[in-house]
Amino acid sequence: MLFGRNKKNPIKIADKGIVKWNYSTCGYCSTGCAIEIGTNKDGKPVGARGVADADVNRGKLCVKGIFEHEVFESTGRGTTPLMRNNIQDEYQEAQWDDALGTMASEIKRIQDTYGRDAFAIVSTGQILTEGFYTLGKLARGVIGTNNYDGNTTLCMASAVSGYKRSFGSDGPPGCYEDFEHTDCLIAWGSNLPEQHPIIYWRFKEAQEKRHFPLIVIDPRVTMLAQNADMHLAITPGTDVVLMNALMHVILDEGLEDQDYIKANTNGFEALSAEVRNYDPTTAAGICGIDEDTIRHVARLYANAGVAMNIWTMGINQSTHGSDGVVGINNLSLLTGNVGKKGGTSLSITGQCNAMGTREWSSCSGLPGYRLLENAQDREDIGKYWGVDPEFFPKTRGLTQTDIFPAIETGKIKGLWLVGTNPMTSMPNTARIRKTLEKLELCVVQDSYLDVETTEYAHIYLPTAIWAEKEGVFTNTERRVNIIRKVKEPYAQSKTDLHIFNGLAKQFEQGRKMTFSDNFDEVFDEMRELSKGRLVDISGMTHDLIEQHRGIQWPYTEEQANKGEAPVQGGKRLYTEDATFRFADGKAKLIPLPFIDNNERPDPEYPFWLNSGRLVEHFHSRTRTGKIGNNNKYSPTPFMEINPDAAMEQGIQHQSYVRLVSRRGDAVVMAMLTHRVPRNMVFIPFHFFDCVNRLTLGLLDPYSRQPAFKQSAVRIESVNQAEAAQLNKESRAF
Ligand SMILES: Nc1nc2c(c(=O)[nH]1)N[C@H]1C(S)=C(S)[C@@H](COP(=O)(O)OP(=O)(O)OC[C@H]3O[C@@H](n4cnc5c(=O)[nH]c(N)nc54)[C@H](O)[C@@H]3O)O[C@H]1N2
Ligand SMILES: Nc1nc2c(c(=O)[nH]1)N[C@H]1C(S)=C(S)[C@@H](COP(=O)(O)OP(=O)(O)OC[C@H]3O[C@@H](n4cnc5c(=O)[nH]c(N)nc54)[C@H](O)[C@@H]3O)O[C@H]1N2
Ligand code: SF4
Ligand SMILES: [Mo]
Repeated sequence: MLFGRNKKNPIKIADKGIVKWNYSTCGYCSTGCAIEIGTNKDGKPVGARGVADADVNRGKLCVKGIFEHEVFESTGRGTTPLMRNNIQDEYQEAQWDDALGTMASEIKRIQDTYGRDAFAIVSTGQILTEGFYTLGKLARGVIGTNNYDGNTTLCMASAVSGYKRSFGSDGPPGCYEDFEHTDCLIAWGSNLPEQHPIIYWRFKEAQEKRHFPLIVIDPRVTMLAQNADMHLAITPGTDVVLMNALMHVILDEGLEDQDYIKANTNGFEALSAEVRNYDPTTAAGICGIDEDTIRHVARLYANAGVAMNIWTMGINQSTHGSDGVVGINNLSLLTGNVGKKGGTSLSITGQCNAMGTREWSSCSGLPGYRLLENAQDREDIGKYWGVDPEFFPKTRGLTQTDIFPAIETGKIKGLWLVGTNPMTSMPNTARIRKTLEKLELCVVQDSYLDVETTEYAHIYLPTAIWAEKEGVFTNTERRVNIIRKVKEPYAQSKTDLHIFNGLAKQFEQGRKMTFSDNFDEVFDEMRELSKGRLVDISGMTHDLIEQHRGIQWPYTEEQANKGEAPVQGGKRLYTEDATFRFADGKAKLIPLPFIDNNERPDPEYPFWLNSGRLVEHFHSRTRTGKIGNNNKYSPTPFMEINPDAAMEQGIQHQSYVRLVSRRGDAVVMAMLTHRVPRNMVFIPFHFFDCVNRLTLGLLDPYSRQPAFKQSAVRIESVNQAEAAQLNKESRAF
């Protein structure tokens, strides 16, 4: 029966009157999709589409990129600088010069009174690299505080630390093209289809052509796990035990690559002695994966021609985050899977420019992966910037997660937050709130005024967002891509770069140095400083980057002069013998004893609290919460709970409950789903006053990254009408 079929209206795509498509790079996740923003005859951004000839996304975008042109005019944007003396007072509008003047004099007052390091800066992974480089110059060369870090401590710090411990330097060695060559993929705590949808698409296309096995290790049945050949629902926080057991089997059965190990690594003896303690039977009792599965996966992985590991927050956000990364690197090194086509150890990055900040912001050192601890690096940068090298500290200062406790205990008195919203994103937000209230000076620099943290600031600086400015981002596969400006900054807002330069000029030292508003000039400085470094971008120019739809580093001046195509540049690192960044060129195999220090469920708090993300939302929803098509998918704070557990607790689907931890409580809607096991609830962290009221966030000893994924909670009932009202208020933007 075909009734009605002929009467159906054909789908009509509304004509938005787009007259020009403007090249850019998506400003949400680290996939780094090339995007074109469509503007109408009045120059207004009205549409977005993927760039067809860009290697990363090949014309595709996910549900965030496709509506990204709406961010420019979304509600809550900051229009003008604001100031107040006390956080109890109303804000007053201010001129830019006054706001920056007051900020500078307050920084000077705090530093004169309490010492240079009493003023701290916490930045982000979401501004342009030229901005990062300039902020680093200002923080290290002018203001001179050593308590300068990025929100990447909540995100990529464990990956950075693990790469440094194993390979002697940060820098993910693989690329997306590796999916097209690999014979086996293990994904650790990474949910690609929701968090990196276009990387997932690249993987899926490769897998459909060649059918290699995908093994997903995640306590939750994520969308990636649903599409896996094997899903290992690991006991939270015990990945290192599973890694040790996999290595135990590999060595026991002689499946390692001895030639590679001898030629390229140190530390084999100590590692093999440690993994002897992790036979599959013992390990199964700790990590919850049965011994046959452990043996099977070890053989599958080690016998594959080439094999790759990827991971994201399930590994990094753990008290064993850095060890987890080293464990993955150990597995890759033992089997000779580094620097090969399809054989790699690839950390999937988080924010759009989390890599840019690692490379150029000087947060944990000096630009171009230089170290404060290295005298030559201090000398070189001091000379280049016109700063006495003795002005630089000789060791790294506090990380973001140590800066907040230092405010609590009165060591730090002033804080500048650039593009980060700790009132939603830090663990134990009740403590963060009290901490912020102690500050003599708090400055929030954000594109939106309605970020929760602005309530605790004395000065608010509105910034231009995304393609209201020009510059570059670096994505997960070290690809530098460009954002072109499509419109002027909103209202009175200014670009981050302009703000950093303006503040620099308020200081005598800043007036002596070069601070440029021209993004080409800033990029030229970075190119110059990158020469001969691992992160060599000296062959790139802004135009060449656009022409090639992004270029992977390293791409050197020499290669450019020889006319070598940029694609030859930096697909992979550590491809030759002896290329690791330790003095002898060898990588380190590092033993990883396991100590279980997580807060675990007990009779009083019987559920694991796991947290993470949804495809339609980005972080604290300052953007996606205002974009109708994104927010409508999930406007309500909710938790996933297993239906059997819900039945035991008498919880109905879509009813409200109160979760209680040792830190605080939060009201959420219950969503019954088999995605989580009986002893776990999962909450997306996008909502204000929600999961981070509950989290403990124990710190990794190396990276200082918080264990956002492991806390314990109990469930209590709540008055449904009151909860619905509360919920309505929290949804409203
Ligand atoms: N849509 C969307 N995409 C994003 C973002 C966003 O906010 N929204 N944010 C971006 C950023 S900054 C980041 S860092 C990435 C994060 O990307 P992902 O890390 O992929 O996302 P998460 O949901 O935080 O966590 C991934 C998984 O870790 C699992 N996990 C929890 N505990 C453990 C454990 O002990 N072991 C293992 N193996 N797994 C565990 C969780 O169950 C979860 O499924 O996403 C980026 N992309
Ligand atoms: N429970 C739990 N908590 C978590 C996580 C988790 O998995 N679970 N994940 C952690 C991770 S991986 C991350 S990365 C953090 C993210 O945490 P945050 O960095 O605090 O989150 P965002 O909401 O992305 O904050 C970025 C801010 O930058 C602003 N912004 C956007 N563009 C610009 C710009 O061009 N210039 C300026 N100046 N501002 C801009 C946005 O409006 C927003 O307020 O959260 C962490 N918190
Ligand atoms: S996958 Fe990431 S980079 Fe690509 S469109 Fe989506 S949010 Fe943007
Ligand atoms: Mo992140």
